[in-house]
Amino acid sequence: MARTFYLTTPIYYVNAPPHLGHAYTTIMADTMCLYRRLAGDLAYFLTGTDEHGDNIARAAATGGQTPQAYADRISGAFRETWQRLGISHDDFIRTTEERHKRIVQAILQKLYDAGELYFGEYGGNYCFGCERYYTDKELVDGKCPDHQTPPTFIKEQNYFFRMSRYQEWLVRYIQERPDFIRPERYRNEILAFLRTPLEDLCISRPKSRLQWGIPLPFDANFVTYVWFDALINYVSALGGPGAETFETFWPHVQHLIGKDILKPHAAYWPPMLKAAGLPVYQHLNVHGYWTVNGQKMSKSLGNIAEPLPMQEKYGEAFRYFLLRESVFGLDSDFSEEALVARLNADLANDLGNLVSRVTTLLVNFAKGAVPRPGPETARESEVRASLEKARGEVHDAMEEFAFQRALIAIWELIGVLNRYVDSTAPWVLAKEAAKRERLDTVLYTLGESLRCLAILLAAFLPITSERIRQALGLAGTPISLDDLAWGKLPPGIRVLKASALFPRVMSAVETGSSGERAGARASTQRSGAQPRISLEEFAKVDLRVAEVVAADRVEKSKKLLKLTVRVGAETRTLVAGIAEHYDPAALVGKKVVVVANLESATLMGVISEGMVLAAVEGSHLALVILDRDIPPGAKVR
Ligand code: ME8
Repeated sequence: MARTFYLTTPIYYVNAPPHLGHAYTTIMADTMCLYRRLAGDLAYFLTGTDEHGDNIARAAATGGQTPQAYADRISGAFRETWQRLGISHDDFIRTTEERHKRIVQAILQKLYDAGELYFGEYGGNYCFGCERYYTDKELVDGKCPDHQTPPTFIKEQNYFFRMSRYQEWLVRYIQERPDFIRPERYRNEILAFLRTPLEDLCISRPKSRLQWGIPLPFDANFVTYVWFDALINYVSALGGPGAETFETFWPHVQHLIGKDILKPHAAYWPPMLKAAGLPVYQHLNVHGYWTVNGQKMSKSLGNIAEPLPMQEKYGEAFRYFLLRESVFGLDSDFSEEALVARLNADLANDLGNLVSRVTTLLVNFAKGAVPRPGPETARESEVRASLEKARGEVHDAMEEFAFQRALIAIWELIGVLNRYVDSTAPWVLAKEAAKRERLDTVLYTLGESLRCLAILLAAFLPITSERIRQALGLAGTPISLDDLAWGKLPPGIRVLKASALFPRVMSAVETGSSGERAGARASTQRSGAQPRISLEEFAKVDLRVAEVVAADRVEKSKKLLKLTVRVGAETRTLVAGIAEHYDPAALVGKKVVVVANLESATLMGVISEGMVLAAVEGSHLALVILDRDIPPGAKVR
């Protein structure tokens, strides 16, 4: 049944241009909304910019601009970045827009009239960077934990929101709803925070100190505190209570935020909504933080990763990396090298090769038109079952914002399809006229699988998905998850060879060290009689770390062991001629190196999907085993 869905990103401060962290949140929100739309749901996606407050006013002054001109410029940079990243938001709200100010003032007036606000004096430690007061307990060694600067003691008269009266209600609200704040670690964090008294929230700043804000409707001497103003964007963008868009989407609102802004969203926002008589949001989805090369991104370190140059250099691999490399809720590390490794392994190798192999087979052996399939065998049923499995796993993962799990499930399917090509060997079938029908079934199964794969990929890699569909002659047609029903690829449709979707990229390490390698080689005595090969030729061998999870003797064979190994998320069977050298039980848990892209072979009735590396000298044999820990699936080069 179609569902309604409203997803928001934080509105980003305009005191600095967009960086990797902003792109991460926005790309996740985009993927989620694209997926919901594919599922037939009505999904509304909001992003925007947060433009008031001291920080913005100061950044503008430093640049010699008025706050408005400055905000226009940086907000424009966010808008342009999302456009160039192909983000599909429905609205982009700016807190300097009239439509926003109007709703903020209406809510303030309502709270004031209802006695939810009071005027009082407060003296405390104020951090100008954070634009808020800190309690003694929150300070670390007497300093602001974010800015590492001592706060200034200020005493001033302001307006306060009676937030403390909502504490008990809020604790119960969170306790009764296990998935209100997720993942659970952030729910626990907030419940722990709420064990100490929740203080009233100071919601104004005197105009004598700050002019760049929304004036309080009931006192012209004050402007609204920037967080109180900002949170309301989620409501004002829909037009506020009574507006049609608001009535349609507000009951289904979910927020997506980074862990840095958990407190305002989990502790301030629900009481604000409750006091204003508005329903509280459905879910707060909290993600972790990215570091860059192991360090916090900062201007002073000069390590701020910008999304557009990454996108220009690596295309959709950038988006793929952010979604694939992070576990939702946990911190992750970004490096160009890790991105390149993923690009080469997952996109160029696994996905790119599959698409190029399948389309080439269709062009070469079916004259470029999808053939009509003959009867299916168990192998085709296996492919279909794998597709259904991937579909189910993607669905479950997306319920929890587990983008990584969804992609792992899709890549398992890609693995199955690559092995199906290997094991059915269409190029062999093509040699015998009597096998034409079987060949047609295999080719149809491959074409149809690619069509379905493109649908599964559409939310994660929209451009790549469209390119696959283009190769299958299906470009531009609307798609939905319902189209995953098997058999929708019409026989006769024209197929084009898909050029490399993701050309392999040499990593900085590869390119930087190739000269050294060549030098080392030249001065070393060559020990083998093999002709020299280029780096590119070597790169064709996909060597991976694999963990042995089970090892058994192959029946009736003295020499062979059947190994079950884990390579990344995938489990494979390998047959190795090492039974005379190793006790099977002793191999379990060992990390070995395997050739992962070797054509499969059947040995004594067991299909072997790869080869384990071993050194052999006469009757001696030693497996190549890693000398330190690294996860299975890691590339060996
Ligand atoms: O806090 N890793 O705006 P902001 C992951 N205006 N995500 C990151 C990140 C990183 N290193 N750095 C930033 C504000 N983000 C307020 C929000 S909402 C009513 C007001 C992302 O520009 C992440 O989504 O500092 C984080 O929550 C947000 O940017 C903070 O953006």
